[in-house]
Amino acid sequence: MKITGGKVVVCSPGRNFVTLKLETEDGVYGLGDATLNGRELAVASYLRDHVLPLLEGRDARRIEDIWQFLYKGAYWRRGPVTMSAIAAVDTALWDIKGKTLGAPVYQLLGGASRDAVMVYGHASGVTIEATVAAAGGFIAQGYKAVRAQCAVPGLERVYGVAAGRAYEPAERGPLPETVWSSERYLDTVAPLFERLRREFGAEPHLLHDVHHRLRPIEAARLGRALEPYRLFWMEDPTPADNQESFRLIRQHTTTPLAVGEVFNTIHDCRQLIQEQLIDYIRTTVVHAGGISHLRRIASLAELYQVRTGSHGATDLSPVCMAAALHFDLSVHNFGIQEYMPHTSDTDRVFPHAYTFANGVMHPGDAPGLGVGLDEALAATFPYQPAYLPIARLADGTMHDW
Ligand code: KDG
Ligand code: MG
Repeated sequence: MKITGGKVVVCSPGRNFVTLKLETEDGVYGLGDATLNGRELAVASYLRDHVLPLLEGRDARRIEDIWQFLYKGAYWRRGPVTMSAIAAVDTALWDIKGKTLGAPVYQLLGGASRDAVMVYGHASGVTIEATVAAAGGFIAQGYKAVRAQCAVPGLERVYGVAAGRAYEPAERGPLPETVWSSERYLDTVAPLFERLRREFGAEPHLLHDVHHRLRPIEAARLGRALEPYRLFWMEDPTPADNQESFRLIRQHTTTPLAVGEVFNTIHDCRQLIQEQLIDYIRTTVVHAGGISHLRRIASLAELYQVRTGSHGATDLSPVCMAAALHFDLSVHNFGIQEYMPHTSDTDRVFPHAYTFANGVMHPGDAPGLGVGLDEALAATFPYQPAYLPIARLADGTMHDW
């Protein structure tokens, strides 16, 4: 079954998405998400200008061989742009295989290991009480797990905290700049979780994202302060460029650690997993080489009792969300899946079979991924430059994300 060509669709139904559509000689097509938040056009060009011309005429059934061809054959390995492009091709090929065989992708990955996929929602607020109320809204909808983020007194804007509208991890227009203080932030987190546990008791899983902002010793202190509130995880406590940093955090706290949404390959997390420095690996389909590579990461993690917790913010399109859900349902060492619902415009551009009810999701049983792309509608939402905010300290020093 020869690949005859493909196209890269860039659209912005509320936020930017890059989607690969791969076409085959018998008319079956597959979709892959290639969205890299704030750097979207780099991946679009990589695919259009460098990858699509190499795929024409290749057998779409040879998923593993095409993966190795794109990874090893480029000479320039790894990195978010390359690995998002490879991910899009890989995802589209799994979609094609499922459609051809008349099976949902999770059946091709070994079948369901569970009935459904537990997800967590995002609660935030400008005060602790507003955050508690937001978390209560998720729990009332049936969520079993909630991530909680709160504004920090004295800081004008804090990433991840909604300012009167749904939180969106990129902003249109000029690059947003924020001022950060780890000292002020550290004073707010434990009181938030003390209040959440007091309100909701022991039952709901509670999560928190540090967004790579602390130094290891600060993160260790935070993890220890949060121990009485039994978090499901503390995410991205410090940048993981140096995987060794997690050893210091680990020595001081039993709060479970999650990391990996910015990782691209198994090499970014190999030491973290093998030395059991983390509890959850958060790499997802679009940024880490697709379903094929993510399964390799999960297999390594399984040996060390590390579970998965795939990234699922709105900058991952419904195509990635569907692929992640097929992966989550099938992989043995699944932990949890992040879920931020997309806008209704996004859902109309990408009609999908996956569903949410009672705190869990299911990818559905449509052949392939179970996601479509309305190209005519997508064309009515042209690309709009948008960026993640940056953070500086009060004296102007650029700070880690
Ligand atoms: O593009 C980056 C966002 O997806 C990310 O900052 C959101 O940290 C995030 C999360 O955990 O969803
Ligand atoms: Mg995060």
